[in-house]
Amino acid sequence: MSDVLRIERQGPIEIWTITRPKALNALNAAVIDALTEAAIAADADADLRAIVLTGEGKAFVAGADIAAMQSLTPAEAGAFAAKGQAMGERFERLGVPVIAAVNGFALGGGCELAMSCDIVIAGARAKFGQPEVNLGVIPGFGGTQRLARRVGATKALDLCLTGRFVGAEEAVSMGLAARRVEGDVVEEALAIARTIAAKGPVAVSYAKRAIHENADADLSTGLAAERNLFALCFATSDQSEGMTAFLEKRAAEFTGA
Ligand code: DAK
Repeated sequence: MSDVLRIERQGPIEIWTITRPKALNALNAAVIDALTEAAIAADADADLRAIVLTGEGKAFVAGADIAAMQSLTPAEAGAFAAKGQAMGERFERLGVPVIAAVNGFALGGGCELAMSCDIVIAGARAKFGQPEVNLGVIPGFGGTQRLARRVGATKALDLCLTGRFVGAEEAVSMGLAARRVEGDVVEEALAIARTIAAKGPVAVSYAKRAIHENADADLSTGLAAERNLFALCFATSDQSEGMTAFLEKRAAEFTGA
């Protein structure tokens, strides 16, 4: 049991809450290690269908831990960035979707962590930003790359060069967040997780994979990958069950096989 990450289970769904509220859930090595370990365990959990990631208190994650980073040497900074980037890639490669329930500040490494998740839900108090230039550094956990891919270079440059924060509405309008919610952002994320958990698990994981693995591919390469994964769906009993259930006008009972 980690003292910086609380993991709760609701049926096939896990809720991961980062619990460093006094430091606004800043990412230090302990948090990154705990998230990485949780992701490794999740990958081995055949019954898990979705993860909701959030932060305790008024922040999702207010960035990499500035106190921990202050005296890093260039070599140590490189190692820290590698650790954070590996965590982000691990999230993207997870077979189950991760939904970021952004309850408050998602800044720097926190914005980068949210962008490593599959669906970003912004609560009314969400604030996104890449303010690293205020500290004399640049994003180090993939921010310059994932942000530009999500929102385009024009808006990524605006955020990364000025360090300004954007609220939920602007985050949705620029494509950084998928939805904005007025109510409880974790409840909304859980509702989305339950919706996904009722789908064919293999199909969900293939859809996620097709999008992430081919984000930088040219269209014909991406279409070839999609074609292969689509064909592989027909090797599952879930494909047969899903289509049979539709034709029999009943709810499908997916097993993930
Ligand atoms: N790290 C450590 N502590 C933090 C923190 C952070 N990122 N953000 C906040 N805190 C701490 C504050 O120091 C304060 O601690 P105490 O003074 O109570 O001990 C506590 O959380 C509450 O914060 P505030 O008192 O400031 O709360 P306010 O509501 O007034 O302001 C704020 C909230 C989020 C606007 C403000 O705290 C703020 O501006 N925080 C810093 C946000 C920020 O700059 N985030 C980006 C961090 S840099 C790289 C690898 C990674 C990265 C870069 C390079 N390489 C290795 C190449 C990533 C960098 C970042 O993420």
